Amino acid sequence: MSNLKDKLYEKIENWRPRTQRLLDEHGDVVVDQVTISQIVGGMRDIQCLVTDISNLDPAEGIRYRGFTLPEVFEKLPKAPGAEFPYVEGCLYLLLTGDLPTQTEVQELIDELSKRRILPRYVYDVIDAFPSNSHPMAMFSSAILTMSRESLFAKKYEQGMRKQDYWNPMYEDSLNLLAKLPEIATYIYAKIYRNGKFIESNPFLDFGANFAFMMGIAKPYDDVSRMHFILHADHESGNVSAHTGHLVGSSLSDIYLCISAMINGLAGPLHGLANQEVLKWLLDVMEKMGGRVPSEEEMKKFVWDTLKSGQVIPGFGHAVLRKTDPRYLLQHQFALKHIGDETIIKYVDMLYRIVPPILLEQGKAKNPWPNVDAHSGAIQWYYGVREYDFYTVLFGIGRSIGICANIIWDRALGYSLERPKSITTEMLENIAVRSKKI
Ligand code: CMX
Repeated sequence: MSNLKDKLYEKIENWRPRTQRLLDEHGDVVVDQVTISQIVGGMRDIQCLVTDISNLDPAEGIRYRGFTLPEVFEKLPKAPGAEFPYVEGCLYLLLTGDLPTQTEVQELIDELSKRRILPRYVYDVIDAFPSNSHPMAMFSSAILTMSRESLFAKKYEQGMRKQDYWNPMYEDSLNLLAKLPEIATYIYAKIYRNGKFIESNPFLDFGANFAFMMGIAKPYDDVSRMHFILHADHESGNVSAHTGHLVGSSLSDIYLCISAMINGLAGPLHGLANQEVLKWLLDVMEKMGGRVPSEEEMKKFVWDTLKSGQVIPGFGHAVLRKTDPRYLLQHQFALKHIGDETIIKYVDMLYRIVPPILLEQGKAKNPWPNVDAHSGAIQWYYGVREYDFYTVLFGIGRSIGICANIIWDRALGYSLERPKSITTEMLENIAVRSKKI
């Protein structure tokens, strides 16, 4: 076993009694109540999922294993001269809850590097897609085809004890995560670079290798590390994480889970918003002939979008009630390195003018920007101009947290997910009865 797997095994063995005790001794304790508006309105705020990988506070933002994102950036090991930590360190933290040493991260870098080679048929599947397909459909399908490689599925078929489920799930997860940059850059090369694919460099870490395969010079290695770490997890109730967890609860293998979660991420109210933001910005830029609009002009574009019945992409959130720290960290980076760029000035201006407009409109519960309001502008500046590809980048990062969640789901024996549905008539009857009381 690798050091990481040994450590994970120890953590799992220590954690299992906690979960078991909760079930045995406190299983009937009431945690939450549910209203009709929550049932009809997308189950907002109902506390009915459990994860220890990350937690989202509406005012503070996300914590990974108890650490805020600035703490994660500060405390995880970095490559010499790098501004952001190794992505592998983030995986280690999310899996174990511990901050890895430089040596432990290096072991994981080596381990993942050995698992990068893609089966030939994955390239063939991507090649078979019509060239105008969305990269997220290709990404999801490429992952799905690898289900045949699943060790978990093989072991399950042979007969495996429930407490051992996490072990092949861990192996499958590492095998898959190692391959995601390969899959994504192959898709990128096929759609946007006439098939000119750059082979992986086995001596580079996850972020640096991704930048290498994208053919983009420094500091894109660091930009990639920042991007993947920021997008890694957002507790387990969002559409992508919840989909991964739900599919995994039927003991589907990790390839089926991650492919499914990618499909959830591909919606415009979730991960696709990063693409929508750039589309919106470029549209304004074209109308302005490339110059930065005045605040009055920009306000008009925002109101026009709202009046046409569309949302302002990159603003609002189902849980957050403040500016997303993932936005702020990207904004800090952008102001430090590329603050004079027109596209960053656009993003900056939107931060000033959109929240008061959304407040004036009076619909959005959270008028502040989320992670997607910024990520695309940084990618665009560093040379990834094909905004259709941005959600794939989100998907690579998000897979890290979802794999960590699913490994722990299996380790703690979480059940098949199966909430109960009721009919509209039943709800009406409940409503009437509650009024009589
Ligand atoms: N622009 C315009 N209207 C918005 C809005 C925005 N950015 N955000 C919310 N609203 C509207 C909603 O559409 C809703 O309108 P209706 O009552 O007409 O349906 C109303 O305000 C209330 O919505 P809410 O409770 O504040 O928000 P939800 O929890 O329902 O939805 C989200 C959250 C993110 C889908 C929504 O804010 C939105 O559509 N934002 C724009 C898309 C976006 O940036 N998504 C990415 C989120 C981060 C991520 O997952 O990657």
